[in-house]
Amino acid sequence: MKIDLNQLLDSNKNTKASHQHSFNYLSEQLTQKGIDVNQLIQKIQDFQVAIPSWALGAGGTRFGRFSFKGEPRSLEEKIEDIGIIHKLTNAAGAVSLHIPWDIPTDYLAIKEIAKTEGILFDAVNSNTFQDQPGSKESYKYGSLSNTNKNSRDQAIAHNIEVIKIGDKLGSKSLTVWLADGSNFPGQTNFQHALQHTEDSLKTIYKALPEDWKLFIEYKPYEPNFYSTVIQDWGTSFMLANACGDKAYTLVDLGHHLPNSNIEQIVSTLMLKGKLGGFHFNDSKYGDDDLTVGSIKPYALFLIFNSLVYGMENNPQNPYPAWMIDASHNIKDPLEDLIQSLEAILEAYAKSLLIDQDKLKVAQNNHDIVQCQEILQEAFRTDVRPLLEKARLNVGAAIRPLETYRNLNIRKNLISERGENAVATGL
Ligand code: PSV
Ligand code: MN
Repeated sequence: MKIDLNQLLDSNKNTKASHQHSFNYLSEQLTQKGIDVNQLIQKIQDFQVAIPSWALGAGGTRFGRFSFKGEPRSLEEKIEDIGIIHKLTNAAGAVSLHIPWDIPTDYLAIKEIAKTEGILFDAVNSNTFQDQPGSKESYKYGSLSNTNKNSRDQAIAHNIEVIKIGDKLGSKSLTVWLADGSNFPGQTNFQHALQHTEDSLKTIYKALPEDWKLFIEYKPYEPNFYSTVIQDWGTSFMLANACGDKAYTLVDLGHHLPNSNIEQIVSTLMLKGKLGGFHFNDSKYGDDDLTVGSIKPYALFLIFNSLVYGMENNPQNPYPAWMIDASHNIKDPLEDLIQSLEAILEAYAKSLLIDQDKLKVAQNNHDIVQCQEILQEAFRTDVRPLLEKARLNVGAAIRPLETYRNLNIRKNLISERGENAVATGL
């Protein structure tokens, strides 16, 4: 399904007046504070978040899966769905593939579709947490950390294969997330598991093309509940350092124990030039895969404050690869992704409003009350008119969710693909 540009423009016509009214008011207020509004809008316009190929259909839990109807039946259709989101939001200009869930069959055709939709290929993700039909070795007891050399070798070979697939598409990074760990005390030797993982990662690292990066993701628990080999940012950071300059830590917001100070983790990694990738989602308890900003928008804002500070002050850190990592159980996946993008951009825009010079003075004066005021002044600003303006400037929808619904996109997808179409992925 393609969005007709005229339909988009029509839908914008209805909201333009109310947008203009609120934008003028906000713009005047910000200008009075000495903020360059055009520069702000340009930054919002440039911010692009990759959409994972596994998030376009209904996800599930171990208790069940409820289909969403009209789900994309192929990689081509997944990219078309991302194209729809990108046309509406101008913020989803990339796709992140999970292999083997989404191996292209016709590379030229896939690249062509992506090009037409304005979609780039971001990091490719390997999968050594599931056994694939016909594979010789099992990952039941781990992959890169397995005591069985054959399993480790198979997992290494898979990662190298993923790099080759990504290379053909124009990707420039590989994300490795390992489910490896143990469920019971005494089940594994922690030192051996870590050493095997380090050695395996080094072998994969050697296979990286010159201009590629390796992102090492961490997660404290799940699917293993007693121990996870790469359980925290420190372990990931250590492994990235052991691999070399092209290896980085990847922070996934859902991969922390409750109340972890993620903004501090971000700051430390960026100071050391090692924050490579970033997965957005929200959670109440753990890796809940909830819509970004739906539970803890203030925490997201504080994390963005650290990210923006790092992007402005840490040239030693590369520009992070942004991705939404979520699986949608009960919402229309496209609506959920649109809501997530909005929350990400809101938090980003708000953090750009923080008066960093004033904050520095207040910090040096130990004026804690003032520090909080400065942060919350930015957080309390309704920045949505800025996001709307950024979209209007490039011909996207002023209000993407409203337009998605007005254009009956899900209904059209269902009539095109059928009620029972099921996407691959989680
Ligand atoms: C694991 O929970 C994770 O965050 C990793 O990024 C995976 O690749 C992704 O989710 C999908 O399983
Ligand atoms: Mn992730």
